[in-house]
Amino acid sequence: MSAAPAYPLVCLGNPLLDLQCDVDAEYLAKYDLKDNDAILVEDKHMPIFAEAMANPTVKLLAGGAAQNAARGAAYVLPENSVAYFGSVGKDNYAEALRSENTNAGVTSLYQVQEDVATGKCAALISGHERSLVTDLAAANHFKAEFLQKPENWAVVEAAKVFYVGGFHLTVSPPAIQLLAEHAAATNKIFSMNLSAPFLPQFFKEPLDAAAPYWDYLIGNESEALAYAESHGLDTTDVTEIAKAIAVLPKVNSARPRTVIITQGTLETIAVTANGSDDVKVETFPIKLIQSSEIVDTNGAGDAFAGGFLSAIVEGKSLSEAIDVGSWLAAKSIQCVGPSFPQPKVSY
Ligand code: 26A
Repeated sequence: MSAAPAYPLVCLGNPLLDLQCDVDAEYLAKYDLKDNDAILVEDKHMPIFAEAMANPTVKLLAGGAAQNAARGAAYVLPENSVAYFGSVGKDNYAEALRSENTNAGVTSLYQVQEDVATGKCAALISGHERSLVTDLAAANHFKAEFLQKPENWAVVEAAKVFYVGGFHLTVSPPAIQLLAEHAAATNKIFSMNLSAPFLPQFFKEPLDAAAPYWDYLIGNESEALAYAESHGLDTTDVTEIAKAIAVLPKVNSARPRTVIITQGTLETIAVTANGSDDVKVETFPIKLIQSSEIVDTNGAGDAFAGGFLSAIVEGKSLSEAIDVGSWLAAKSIQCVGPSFPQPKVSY
């Protein structure tokens, strides 16, 4: 019997196809959307998908936040370094996502739903901002039991680093807990992303259940503020919020916890805590590019996470990991949607 394939980085998220198109502020206002937000679709938003498909600027792109990060990490790492779990339908969209992953060097470990369509995200671009409206569909049906199938659990056991999109908190907290507990029990790295302000707001319970397992938590400033508000932190200082998260109780005390908060074009904040008495705050400049070089910012945060994770997998320092993340984010925003330059450029 051959050994199970060993992917050092294993990701879990919601596989989505992005319907990316240009809209104006009026269009966002009509549907009550903010220009830099990500939400789950409500009935009132449903026409958006047909309207996106009819929009002359529409592009169908591989999306899903953690899946974008997985492709980002694979962009930097050697072949066969990244596997990705998620749930899709049995349709052309799923085939498109699978083939994008294959091209990017990501092994898709999809749970396939017989009678639910692959999820989609309307990525509405206005200027340099993006507003994301997601219909999870099949992605909403991922089950922890899928991870426990022997062939999949072998992949989990062979991994060194786990990355879970915060968005998956709306789908399968038990699957997240399985990976988190395995990582803590085996002293592997468990990382998550806050992903969007609505998660700390409305999915506080599963978020807080995962928190004791975070070795790395990545987020941006608006997500940090939403975290502070939902947790009664009584501060709007992003460094203070990152500190409060860094010192939360931790199951695996053999590793410190680092909270990384990106702030658009402002410096990235990283707070590392080894227990509550040993807390280190660092800041890192981002790689600024000319505004005229920006194509769109859809997937910028995921690219940061992907670059960051690639360096963590390779055992590099925190400052280098943040630098690779910033580098890959700068590359991604010069491409259409959550993608990376081809032919490949190296860090
Ligand atoms: C549960 N929700 C709302 C989501 C998402 C999501 N990925 C997973 N779950 N909403 C938007 N995205 C993805 O975020 C990427 C940009 O960071 C989009 O598919 C887009 O590619």
